[in-house]
Parts: sequence; C-alpha cells; structure tokens
Amino acid sequence: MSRAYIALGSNISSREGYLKQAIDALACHDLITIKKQSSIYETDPVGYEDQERFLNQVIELDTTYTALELLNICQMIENELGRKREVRWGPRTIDLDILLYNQENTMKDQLIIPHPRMHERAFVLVPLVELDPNLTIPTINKTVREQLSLIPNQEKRGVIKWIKRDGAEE
Ligand code: PH2
Ligand code: MG
Ligand code: MG
Repeated sequence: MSRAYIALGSNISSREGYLKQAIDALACHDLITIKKQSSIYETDPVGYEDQERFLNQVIELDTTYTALELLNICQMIENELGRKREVRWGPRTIDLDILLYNQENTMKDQLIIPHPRMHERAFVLVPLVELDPNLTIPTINKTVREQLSLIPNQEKRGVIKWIKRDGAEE
C-alpha cells in the first residue's frame, strides 16, 4: 500500500463543487482510500495574478496504484470536469497535483515527485501542515512545518480558511 498527497485547486465557479466532485471521483476507485481532507482555503492566485481567487485543498490517500497510474486517473478526472489548458497557470475548473508518493523521489517526463514547486507555495503547505506537519519533503529533506516557517508572512496572508456562507453560490 502506498500513501499519496494530492493538492486540489479551482478558480472557476462552482469552485467548491469542483473540489467535491474531484474527491468523489477519486474515492469511487476501489484501489483508492481517502484518509484525510484538509480544510478548504481561499487563496490569492500565484504565478499568473490576473485571475479569480482559488479554493485550494489537500488530501491524503492510500492506494495500490503506482504513481503513474494515479497521475492518469487525476488527468482523466481533470478532463471529465472540463479542464482546458489554455494559459499556463491560468483559470481552471480543477487542477489535481500529486505532491508526494510515499517518500519517493522520481523524475519522469510526465511526472516529477515531489511536486517541484510545492515547497515554495503557501497554498499547498498550509493545508498540508494541517494533515501532517511532520511529513518530510524528500528533495529538500525538511518537514512541511519547517518549510512553511520559511515562507514569507505576506504570502501566508494570501491563504485564508474558507467558510461557506449561508445561501452563497459555492
Ligand atoms: N495553481 C497554479 C498557479 N497558481 N495559485 C493559487 N492560489 N492556487 C493554485 O492552485 C494555483 C495558483 C498552477 O497549478
Ligand atoms: Mg498545479
Ligand atoms: Mg496540475
């Protein structure tokens, strides 16, 4: 059995709907068991800033799929949920990124694990710390808690726990 962490992100309405549909689609595979879900965070867009704010979340799962099989499943779910790839880092219904797969350090054409930018992104580290602060990121040999403490406060302020407002769209 392998343990994987996946980051989810959406900035096209209904953002919460897309997060939920993606988690349900992962959970319906017999060989995947979702173990934990972080809170949902509303986050300032990073990289390409002229777009709507994101909802981001991280989940922990156990699976007997290989990392590449898991990647294929994630990409199928992105396609089913209408993901278009127009602008790099641009608006998306759903993005599913494998962050960690056991403590593996893999570099293949289609897949780099750990995710090569996870350690610099508050929108990934904040929800990940909630799941397991002592998890090690093998490439940098630091725990997620240690790594989050190195992120500037200004960036952490762009990551706010999201609470669904009564009756609001999403
Ligand atoms: N994803 C990106 C680029 N920028 N910014 C936020 N806040 N959340 C994301 O999920 C995100 C991003 C590329 O995948
Ligand atoms: Mg991404
Ligand atoms: Mg992606």
